[in-house]
Amino acid sequence: MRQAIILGTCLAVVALALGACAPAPPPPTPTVADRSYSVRGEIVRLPDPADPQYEIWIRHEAIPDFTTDSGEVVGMDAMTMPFGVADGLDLSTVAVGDKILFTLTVSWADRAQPARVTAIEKLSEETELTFAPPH
Ligand SMILES: [Cu+2]
Repeated sequence: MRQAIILGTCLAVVALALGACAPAPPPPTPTVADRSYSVRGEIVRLPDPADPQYEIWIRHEAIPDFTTDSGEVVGMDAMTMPFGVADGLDLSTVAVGDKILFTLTVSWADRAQPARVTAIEKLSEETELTFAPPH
C-alpha cells in the first residue's frame, strides 16, 4: 500500500516535469565568443548588496575595440554606466572615487547581464584619465 502511494507520487512529479518542459523555448545561440577588455575608469557607485542586480557604476575611458553581439567592432565612448560584477570578485579594497584598471568581460550569451567586471585594481591617485571623445 505504502509503495503504491510512493509510486503514484513519483508518476505525478514526472508528469509535472514533462508538462513544464514541453513549451521551453530554444536556448539562446551565442554568435560571438566571450571577449575581455582592459579598461581604466573611476568608481562612481559601489554595488548595493541588497540589490539583486548588484551593479557597479564606473565612469570609464573609451573602449576602442568594443565588439557588439554580432561581432562588429564599434568601440564605446567614455561614459558613466553600470556593469555586473563577477561572482566572488572582492570589492573591499576599492572605494567610490578610486581610479581603477578593470577587466570587462563581455559574454553575449548571458542575456541578463552580458558585461561584467571580472578583475579590478586600484591605480594611483595621480593617474590622469581621459574621458573626452577621441578625435
Ligand atoms: Cu560604456
